[in-house]
Amino acid sequence: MITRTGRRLALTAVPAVLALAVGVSSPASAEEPEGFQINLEQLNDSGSKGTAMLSLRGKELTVWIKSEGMVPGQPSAQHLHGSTEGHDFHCPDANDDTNRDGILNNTEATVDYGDINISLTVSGDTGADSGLAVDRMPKADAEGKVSYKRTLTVSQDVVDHIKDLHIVQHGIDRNDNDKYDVEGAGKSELDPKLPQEATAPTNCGMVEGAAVGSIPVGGVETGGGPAEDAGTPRALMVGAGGGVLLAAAGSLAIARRRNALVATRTRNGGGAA
Ligand SMILES: [Cu+2]
Repeated sequence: MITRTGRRLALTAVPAVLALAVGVSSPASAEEPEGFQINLEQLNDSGSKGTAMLSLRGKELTVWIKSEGMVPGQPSAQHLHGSTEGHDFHCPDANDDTNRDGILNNTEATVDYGDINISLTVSGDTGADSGLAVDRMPKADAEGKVSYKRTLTVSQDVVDHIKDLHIVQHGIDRNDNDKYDVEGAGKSELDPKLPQEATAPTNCGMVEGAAVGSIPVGGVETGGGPAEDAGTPRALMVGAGGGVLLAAAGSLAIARRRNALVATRTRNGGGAA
C-alpha cells in the first residue's frame, strides 16, 4: 500500500511524464516490450509541446503521442523522421532557417531531422508517401490538443535503429487565426496547394537514451490504480529519483520556452499583423 501511494503521488507531481508499465506479469523474456520516451519540444516558436512513447514488441511498434499547442480543429501531419542506416540526425533549431525568412520549413529542417521514415497516420498506409495525407492525420481538438495511438508492423531496420528516429509534428499558426492559410506564411514549399502553415514543423522530439522497458518493474501491483483514458499508456513512475530528475528537466524546458515566447513577443510587439 505504501509503495503504491508513493508512486501515485509521484505521478501527480509529474503529470506530463509518461512511462510504460511492461512485463509486470512475467519474468524478463524476448517478448517483453521495450519502451522509449520522447519529449516533444517546440519549433517555429509554436508553443507546442508534448510527450510520446514508442513501445516495441518484436516488430510491433506502438506509438502514443499526447501534444498541445497545436492548431485547433486542424489535422497535424506527423512522422517518424530519421535514418535506419546509421546516419546521425537530430531535431533542428531556428538556426536551420537557412533562407532567413523567419519560418523553419520542412525542407530546411530535413537537413537535421532526416527524411520521413514512417507516416503516423490514423489509418491506412504509413509509408513516406503518406507524409502529406492530411485527411488521415490526427486532428487537434478545440483546445489544440492531439491524442494519438497506433500499433504498426515495422521493418527489422526500424527495430534496430529505433533510437535514431525522431517524432515530428507539423502545423503552425503564424497569424493566430486558428487555421492554416496562405496569409500566415505563404504556400508550402512541399506542395503549393497547401499553406506553409500546414507543413512547417511545430515540434520535434528525439528518443531518450534510457529504454524504460528495460528497467525492472517486478513485483509492481497493477490492479486498482486510477483509470487512464483509452489513448494513454498506463503511466508508472519508475522511481522517485527518476521523477525528480524528469521534473527538473521539465521546468527547465518550460523556462526556456517562456523566454523564447517573451523574446518573440518583444520582437513582434507593436508590429503589424
Ligand atoms: Cu514530418
